[in-house]
Amino acid sequence: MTDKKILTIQDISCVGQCSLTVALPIISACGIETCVLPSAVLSTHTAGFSGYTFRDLTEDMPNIKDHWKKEGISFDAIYTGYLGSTKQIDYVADIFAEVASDTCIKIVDPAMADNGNLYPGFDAEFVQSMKGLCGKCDYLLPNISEACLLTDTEYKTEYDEAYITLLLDRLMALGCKNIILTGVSYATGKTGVVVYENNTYSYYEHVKIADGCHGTGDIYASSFVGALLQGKTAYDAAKIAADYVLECIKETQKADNHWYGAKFEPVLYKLIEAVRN
Ligand code: PXL
Repeated sequence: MTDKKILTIQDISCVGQCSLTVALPIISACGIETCVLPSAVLSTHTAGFSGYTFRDLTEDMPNIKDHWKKEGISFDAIYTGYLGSTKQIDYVADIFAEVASDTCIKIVDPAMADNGNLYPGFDAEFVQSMKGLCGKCDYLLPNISEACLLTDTEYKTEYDEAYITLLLDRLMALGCKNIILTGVSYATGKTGVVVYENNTYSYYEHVKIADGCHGTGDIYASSFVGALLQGKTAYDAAKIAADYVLECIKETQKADNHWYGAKFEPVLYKLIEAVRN
């Protein structure tokens, strides 16, 4: 077990099984003390609900950070997910600079797009700022849509290894140190994750379940972070996270019309077992 303390910065979607309501239970279940900085509070997430409320907490972020500094609080890891504005990205960069321990591991999930499209409310300026944050992290976890936006590369649904290598090279050019690229599929019925760590490329392939569900990106990143902080290699953490997401999707398929998120709770024990092994 570890006594590391992580800070995760993302929104609270009160209903929707994503962002902080996923990150906090998952990373805690991995045995890591998890501190949170909510970047906004929404009544629901933005994918499929309409008329959601959005309380922007951007201007609270520097005050919270300053209080932590005054109290001498610092973090062994900082993991960012969905951020609500360009300004928040600037504040996250300050948090990276001011409340990180000397050996702090910084993990960025540039949660902003899927299936080739930006989530509602994001624009080119946000993407541009996110590129800067990517250059400041130790582990970047984009899906292919996000990787394309971050590197100004055409989004494709069919591709070969050369296309994925090009995306990785372009992401590295932003200053990323290690990349976990999710949703990489080279064969029908299969998908997987590419891990680019210390200039070494590896690929974990697994079965693709046709109906993915919303929120699996956050489940993936949170379980990757939990496993990594428990001392797993990036490859092993990426594999544990992929296997766990598959279990979550299978569990969700058992339920009727559970469209807004993935049922990660009933199979959380499987993640705990994998992280302990
Ligand atoms: O799962 C990513 C996410 C997080 N937070 C909010 C979202 C989304 C994706 O749509 O809308 C508010």
